[in-house]
Amino acid sequence: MAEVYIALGSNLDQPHKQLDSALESLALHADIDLIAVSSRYQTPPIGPQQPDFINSAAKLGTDLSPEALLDALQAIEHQQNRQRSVHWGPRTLDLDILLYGDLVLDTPRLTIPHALMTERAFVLVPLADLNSHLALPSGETVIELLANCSQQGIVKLESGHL
Ligand code: A4P
Ligand code: MG
Repeated sequence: MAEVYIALGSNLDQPHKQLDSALESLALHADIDLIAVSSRYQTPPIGPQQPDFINSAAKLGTDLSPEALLDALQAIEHQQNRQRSVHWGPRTLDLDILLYGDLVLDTPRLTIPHALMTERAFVLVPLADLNSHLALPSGETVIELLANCSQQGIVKLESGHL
């Protein structure tokens, strides 16, 4: 079973409820084990001007291939009315695959590790909650990456669960 880390983000239509529903869908998915969930953070938007985001991260176990997992995550986004319009724009739900075991993948549909994760505090801080010594395939750990990245104004809201 692959050990997978994903990022969750929302800044539209009751972001906390969006994350609650996404986590419920993940927990109910027959081929996904929801192993752990980070704290939630309120984070200033990176990209065009828009509301602050609520960001979190989760650890999953799955036998789904990376592509099949992306299909499952996109189905959950779709179920929660995710519209794809503005690149980096506001969204009800964004589910990104950060790490899939030690896999390195670069196809038109999937880049793993997630291309921008190493420079985004809104990804690294929740990930550090789950495992600050987690190493990327490059060997760099989350805590090392965080040391090289500013906190970008993110605020911790509540503890994780599971
Ligand atoms: N894709 C490639 N690699 C991956 C991966 N590892 N995981 C492809 C998931 N998807 C991956 O994504 C576009 C395509 O990326 C997918 O179809 C998939 O094949 P998208 O979610 O449809 O649309 P997007 O908004 O254009 O891109 P993306 O990658 O979601 O945007 P980002 O880079 O995640 O930025 N500010 C704060 N504070 N917090 C946020 O969460 N999020 C964004 C979105 C901008 N600013 C933010 C936040
Ligand atoms: Mg995405």
